[in-house]
Amino acid sequence: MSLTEKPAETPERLAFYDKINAGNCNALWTVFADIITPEPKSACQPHCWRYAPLREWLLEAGELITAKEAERRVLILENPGLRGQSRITTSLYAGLQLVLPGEVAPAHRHSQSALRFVIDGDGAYTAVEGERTLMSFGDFVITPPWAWHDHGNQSDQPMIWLDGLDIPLASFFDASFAEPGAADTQAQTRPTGDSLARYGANMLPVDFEPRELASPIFNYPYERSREALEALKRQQEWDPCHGLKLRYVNPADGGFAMPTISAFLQLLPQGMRTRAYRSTDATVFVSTEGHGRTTIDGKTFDWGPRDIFVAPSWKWIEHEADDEAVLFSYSDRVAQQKLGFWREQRGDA
Ligand code: GTQ
Repeated sequence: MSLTEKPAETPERLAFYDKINAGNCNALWTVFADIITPEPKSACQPHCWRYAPLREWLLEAGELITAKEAERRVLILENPGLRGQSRITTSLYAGLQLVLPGEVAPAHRHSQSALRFVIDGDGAYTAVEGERTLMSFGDFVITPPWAWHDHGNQSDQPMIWLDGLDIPLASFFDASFAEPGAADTQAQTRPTGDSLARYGANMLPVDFEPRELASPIFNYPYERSREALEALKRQQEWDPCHGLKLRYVNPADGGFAMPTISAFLQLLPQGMRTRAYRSTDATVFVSTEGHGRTTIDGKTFDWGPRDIFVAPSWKWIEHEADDEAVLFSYSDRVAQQKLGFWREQRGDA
């Protein structure tokens, strides 16, 4: 038997399969090549969502339902190969959330971890465990597993962000729990900025002992991350596959900020064409600045600011930037690494 070819069937074998199937058994050699594949085989497809129509649909949703009635007013980005499953990749969820001025998305908590990446508007807040953070364009905000969170918009403009959650992972493990808050809005038990001052200044409280899996910082402001890219780009040390790519870090242990989702911010200088790269973590990208195109598994997608695109596991990715471009991205890399699955490969020069 080979890894990819199935043994020939005989009448005796077929009769045998029927017999054992009736007893809830199956013969491994009839399915081996389907379940232990030499390379990842995914229904997930490369795809790009342009922001303009998404924004229109989201604002239309804003006239149909309130954030409170919807619990979360979100349009789910469904991978074309995984329709009806609320997935953008096999393991991750993506949605675009709208909170209108004066609205509140009520407090709740769930097993699933969430990230927010702000793409439109300025000044709405997310409260996590009693602390509010004001959100601006490009901020990366996390909600750890089972943490109370609510969102509110006291600014005068609609606020839209990309939600990234590990919903499919929680479903896979049959480990989803959720609970509504006692009130729509959490009491503020810590001042805004507390976490960032305590944990986000390259210092930690002297007796700090990490007790959570997620980073104690829950807002990584774009201003700071962008500033780091700006300073580093002067070194002209471009990675041939990634340009200049940084990852968001949990200061308590140097790992990723979330237990199941890795997040990154990268800069591609004007005119750069990256060398092909692939890894087993299917990745969701959103551009914050610049224009370009990305070829994934031979399909090319043009993108500009706020457009969202997804690359499946183990498909070659090549970026090309027309002007200086910045891409945020997230994937399940941290989970795969912990479980021993993660691989990457760089293409030939
Ligand atoms: O903001 O808590 O897109 O619970 C999906 C589920 C957002 C949220 C989503 C959620 C949230």
